[in-house]
Amino acid sequence: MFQQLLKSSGPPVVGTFVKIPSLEIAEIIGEAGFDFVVIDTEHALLSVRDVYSLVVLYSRMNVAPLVRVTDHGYGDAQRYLDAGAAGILVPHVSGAAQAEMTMRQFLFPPAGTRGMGLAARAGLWGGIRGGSAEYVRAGQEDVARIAMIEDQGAVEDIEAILAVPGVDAVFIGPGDLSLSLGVPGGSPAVHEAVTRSIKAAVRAGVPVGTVVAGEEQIRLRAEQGCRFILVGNDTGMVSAAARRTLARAREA
Ligand code: 3PY
Ligand code: MG
Repeated sequence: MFQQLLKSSGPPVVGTFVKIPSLEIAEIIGEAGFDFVVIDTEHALLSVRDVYSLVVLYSRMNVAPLVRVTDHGYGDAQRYLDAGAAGILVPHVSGAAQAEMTMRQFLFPPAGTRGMGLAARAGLWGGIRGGSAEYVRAGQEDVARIAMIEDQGAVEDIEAILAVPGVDAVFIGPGDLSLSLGVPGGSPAVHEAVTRSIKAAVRAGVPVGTVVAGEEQIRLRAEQGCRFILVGNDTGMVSAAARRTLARAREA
């Protein structure tokens, strides 16, 4: 689902972070028309069951559900893939060796070590047309394994990370990059590091995305070659709407 979106031509696809475990908010975000979402377990208190409900709902609304996992481990990520997530974002992939070790877990043998879960949702509860061959094909080809580049060392090593099998796309995280570069919140150095990473990915033919604030940045990152762009998150949208509504009431 997301892999197909990355291969489509035209402007970058647009998504947002999902942090609230609410079916109502999920339906509002889906109805708004986002192309994809990143269900965020790294920076939100979502349970495995919350993620499962959100994956089902978003995929039924044709909004590709990616899940950002908490670490480089197999356990929960495997469960999200078996729940039918369109892809996973792995935070803080700091170098090529780590990228290889991490992504191998999410590829089926012989390329990697992912386990067979045909009886799970990704295998349509054992009833997937085409059987285990189709379950494996979809897990290899349709799922996007996305490495997050958000440390200075990763930017320096990006060409090697981009060459790792199983790194289907990269996502550049300006927030953590700003911390890693010692300038919390951003600076020309952060902007430069993001630009360098995007250009390296475009040269390598690996789809790249990032998160932006404001329309100017969307245009710039799209022109530089980003295929997927994240804007905001559900908590921020609710919070901004609440503050705006109250401010207007107080002004009236
Ligand atoms: C970052 O900017 O560090 C991210 O993880 C994306 O929000
Ligand atoms: Mg980050």
